[in-house]
Amino acid sequence: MNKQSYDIIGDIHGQADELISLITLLGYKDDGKSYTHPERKIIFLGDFIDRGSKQREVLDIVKAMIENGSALSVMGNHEFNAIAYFTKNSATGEYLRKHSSKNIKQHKAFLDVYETNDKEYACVINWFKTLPLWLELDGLRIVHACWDYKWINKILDISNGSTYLTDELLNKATIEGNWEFDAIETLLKGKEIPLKNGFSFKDKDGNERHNIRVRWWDQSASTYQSAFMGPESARTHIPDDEIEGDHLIEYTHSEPPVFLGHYWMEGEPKVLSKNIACLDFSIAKPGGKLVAYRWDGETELIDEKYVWVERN
Ligand SMILES: [Mn+2]
Repeated sequence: MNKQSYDIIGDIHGQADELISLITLLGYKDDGKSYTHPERKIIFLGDFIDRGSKQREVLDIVKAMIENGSALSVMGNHEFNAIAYFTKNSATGEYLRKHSSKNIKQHKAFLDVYETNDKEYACVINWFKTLPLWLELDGLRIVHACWDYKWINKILDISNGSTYLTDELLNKATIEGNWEFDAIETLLKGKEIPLKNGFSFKDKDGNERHNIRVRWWDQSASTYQSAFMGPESARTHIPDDEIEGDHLIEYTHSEPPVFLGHYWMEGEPKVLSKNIACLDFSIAKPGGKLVAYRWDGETELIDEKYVWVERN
């Protein structure tokens, strides 16, 4: 039997109009309950929420597609943060993610829609918990930010093979210093390394950062600047010194293709390597794109299979 074909879609961040345009362009039709395709399925990379103006509309489309078997999805860091923001530590009574002004600001578009209705809010948070942390399918792998065996295997070890965020994992993953914290950070937010000598730079939201996300698959990147993963406009602010320590995760060309979101790429969508592709092209920003990759079982990914719509 042939492998199932999938259309894999990157971070959406509340941009429902572009989501509808993209899935329509890919040939999915609204049957009154959900969008479906006679042969294909969608895989979402997570980060449905925050930033954009159509939070509920995006979730309604995605939930309906997953419920009727037309789509799969992994959890993004924004869904993880939403769960932690909503949930209190049972021992201390404190929220697992602080209700600080920075966190409220980042989460505002979502809170504006859901915080006013307790029942609906609890319901959507419970739905986020049904999203696996990664997917290993026949011939492809899906994770929001970084496929790191070390953490994947460690989570599988403690969870009897489950790929879901249990309450125990959630609690431990919100406390810095626990290995669970580093595991979720890496899988959902990407591998980060500290800059030397306390150096920092300002990210897209104006927050000061002492760590950079790195091109964890790129053997040729040996300096902080060349290994930096993020908007090109920020790269010039990163020092060009040799990296101290290791920033690489072994992901050889013989392994199945892995699809990522998360990284706010810019410009024309292109594969990162023969078997690694990022599909987040900053739809939350003016000038951004919502991007899909049409996968038909190939082991080598090619630029021609990207499909996208521009932000309205
Ligand atoms: Mn993300």
